[in-house]
Amino acid sequence: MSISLTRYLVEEQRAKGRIPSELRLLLEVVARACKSISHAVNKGALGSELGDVMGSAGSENVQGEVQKKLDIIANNVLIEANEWGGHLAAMASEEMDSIHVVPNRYPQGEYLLMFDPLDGSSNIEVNVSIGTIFSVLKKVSSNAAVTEQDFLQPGTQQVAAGYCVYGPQTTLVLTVGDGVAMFTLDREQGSFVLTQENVKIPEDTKEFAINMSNMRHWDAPVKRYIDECLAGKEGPRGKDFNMRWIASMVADVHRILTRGGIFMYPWDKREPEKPGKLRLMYEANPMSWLIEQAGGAATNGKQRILELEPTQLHQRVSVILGSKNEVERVTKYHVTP
Ligand code: AHM
Ligand code: MG
Repeated sequence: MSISLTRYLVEEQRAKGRIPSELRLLLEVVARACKSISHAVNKGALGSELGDVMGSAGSENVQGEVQKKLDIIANNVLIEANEWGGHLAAMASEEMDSIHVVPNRYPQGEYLLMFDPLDGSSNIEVNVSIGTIFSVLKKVSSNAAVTEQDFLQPGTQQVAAGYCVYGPQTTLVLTVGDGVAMFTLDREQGSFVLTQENVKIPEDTKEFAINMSNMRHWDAPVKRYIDECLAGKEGPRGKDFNMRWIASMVADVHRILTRGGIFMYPWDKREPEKPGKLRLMYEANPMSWLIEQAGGAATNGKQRILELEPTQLHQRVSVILGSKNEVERVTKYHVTP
């Protein structure tokens, strides 16, 4: 018999005592929002009840990136689905400058939800996989008012994290600290069904993911690692490597969780003052926890990503994650060049 996401979460709550009912409710709501986003993504240029979803929204986010209509729609779907349930204190998103506190007309809960509503949005028009990434923290301060400071907790403090990839299938991937589970959306039934449990990433790999067009801007340790991969059988690694780059982190991470690999979006010289392109709080932290829960590793080249002490909601970070032995090798090249 198939196991729905609802049943999986009830079992995590009841039998394993791992998640409180409020967190279960929160995750159900996030999953419902992802179903709506999946529906809008599927409709594409046909448009849905959410309106015309293709093209630019004519605005920029706090990071100066052009927002697509679907970025804004996905953001609104997540906010509207989550603000009235009573389980959240506040939300934060890649697409919003500052935090969204649950309005006074609704009860306030103790959780904080962060998300990248639509990751890989440069792929919207070209019908390539995109996704939603989310991370859940608990408000630890006893202050009545929730502030941005409440969100600035290291990734080790996450109580749930996951993503939903909108590809040929819509798949929700989740951890509550008890391994990684994958759920495929059954469109006829309208529910997410457990399709893989205890996901494990092979420790070794022959596949890397990096945007090679940035090669001339990389730092020496990254260049050395990729040069060695490219040298193949005749080089120091003694084996040929394959390369993939989807330009949707969700899709690249999904491949790595499925068959191993290493993903890198390192610091580079294009904008030296920025530590990287990807954002720590709602991209790198949730993905790093999923990867670690599946037996992989995630660092910024020097430190474990989950242990970084955040100082800003939208701060960026260099990301190296995936198969353990490869991530450790790249990290070693950074620490002892
Ligand atoms: P986004 O959140 O604005 O979509 O940006 C993040 C995306 C990642 O999904 C992906 O790995 C990366 O940006 C691709 O960047 P590039 O186009 O520089 O290769
Ligand atoms: Mg993103």
